[in-house]
Amino acid sequence: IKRNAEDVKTTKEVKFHWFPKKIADLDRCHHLVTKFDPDLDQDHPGYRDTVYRQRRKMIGDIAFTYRYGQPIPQMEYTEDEIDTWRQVYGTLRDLYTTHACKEHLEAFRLLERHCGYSPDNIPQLEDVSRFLKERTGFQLRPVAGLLSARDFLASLAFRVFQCTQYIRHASSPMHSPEPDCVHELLGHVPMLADRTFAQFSQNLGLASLGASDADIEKLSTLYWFTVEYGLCKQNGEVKAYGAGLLSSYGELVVCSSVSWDLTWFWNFFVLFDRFSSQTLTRSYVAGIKRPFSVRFDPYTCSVEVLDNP
Ligand code: HBI
Ligand code: FE
Repeated sequence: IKRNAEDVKTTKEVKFHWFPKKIADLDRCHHLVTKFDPDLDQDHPGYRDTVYRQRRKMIGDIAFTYRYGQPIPQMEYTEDEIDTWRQVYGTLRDLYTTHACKEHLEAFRLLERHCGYSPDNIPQLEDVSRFLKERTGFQLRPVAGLLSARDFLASLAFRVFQCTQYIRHASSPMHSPEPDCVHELLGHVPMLADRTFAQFSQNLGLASLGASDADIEKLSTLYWFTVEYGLCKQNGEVKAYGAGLLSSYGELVVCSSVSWDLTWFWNFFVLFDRFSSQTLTRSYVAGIKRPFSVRFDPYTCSVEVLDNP
């Protein structure tokens, strides 16, 4: 990721990174990490498939030209793409009944009723975005691939989720090395329809604005163990709420087929419930030192920067 020298600003001799102050500034938060993309990653299932790579690039270009406020362009998916979707959808949907947390299950039902979630249809991001906006104020914007952690977290501060629109390679329907629309739509979106989870995500985002690289790293780790791989206990059973688990067959099966020693793996997974996530974020976030604090103004969807005394 290349950043310009002007991206690092100075106040009171303390350096901090440029960060978005209003929701439209997210047009500048588009730095991609290309390490897992099919043009460069030799282990990507689409690495040798030029047709796939061309298609993925075409869909990525939609995201590059997208600007805040525009409707997200409708995608017409091919039969092959819908086939891939159908395979994952069928397999995962069955597993959700026993493995997904209740927040995910509840939202999933609504998405099937109102947003075109079905085995034969890849939902349109614009429809999903409208649904989320009504539920929790979250909205989607299209992104061309894996975003830098800094840009990705910054968008969460504005209740914006950057969402890929292309689908994984047909040869590997149950797994993708990079985020794709299966991961976002089946894993992330249902959780973003939950109020507590939405607040938690925004808190992570607000803590990241202007943070040091080391602190971004810490927040990414927290994100990883909660939003991506989080498990929780509901009615005495271990359920998944992490998107990485909920969008991957292998991992979802493994994560609750073992009888977990919860005290042991407390160290590895953060148990998310209405209480612990808020406490945890607060203590984590308190450890992040910045020469200023930020306050989100929901009326203007912008952040106010307050200089600490
Ligand atoms: N980019 N498109 C996209 N989707 C993600 O889920 C994502 C990302 N970049 C970074 C990221 N997730 C996290 O792993 C953290 O580093 C914030
Ligand atoms: Fe993810």
